[in-house]
Amino acid sequence: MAIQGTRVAIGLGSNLGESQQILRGALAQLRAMEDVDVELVSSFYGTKPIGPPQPDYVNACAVVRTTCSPSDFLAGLQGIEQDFDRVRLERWGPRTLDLDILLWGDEVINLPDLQVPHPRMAERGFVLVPLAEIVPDWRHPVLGEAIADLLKIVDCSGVEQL
Ligand code: A4P
Ligand code: MG
Repeated sequence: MAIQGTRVAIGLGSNLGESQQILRGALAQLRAMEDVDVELVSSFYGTKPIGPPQPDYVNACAVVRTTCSPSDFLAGLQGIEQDFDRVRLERWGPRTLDLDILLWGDEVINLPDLQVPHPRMAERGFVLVPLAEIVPDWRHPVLGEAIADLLKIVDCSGVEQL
């Protein structure tokens, strides 16, 4: 009871190891976080990689409520990533687990280590398809458009529900 706080959208991705199991494990850890309530979880999607040639991803999105500060919440997500022995050799390269903060209520956050809304989310089918499944009406606070409307103008080929 009692957690209310801010509504936060998270993107989950994996393209190394048993990706579906890794995402399920990450969601279990999110549920176990103090000060976090997991409200909604999308389906899992198989997605073609954006960036250098690498294996296909499994992507999903979740919406939580949290009373944490953005920086503490980011640190919590990074702790979960590390628990899954994330190997990251290059930017945009393959990883066992990537957890991104996509939206933080209606706030715009520009800290050295945290930009929200996630700067590339509006161009990415692998983010918008799962996010529109769970929160189609959430408005992007910078673009002023609902997720469902952003989805209409993005290339969603290569994003398949699993
Ligand atoms: N950081 C800044 N803002 C945020 C935020 N909103 N959420 C900082 C999380 N972290 C944020 O991230 C590097 C630093 O970004 C962190 O230390 C944090 O302080 P990272 O996750 O270590 O590095 P990265 O993920 O390799 O870089 P980046 O820029 O986050 O990559 P993207 O944009 O997340 O792209 N293709 C498919 N199909 N599916 C995918 O999931 N993912 C990527 C990664 C590329 N291609 C993909 C997918
Ligand atoms: Mg990332």
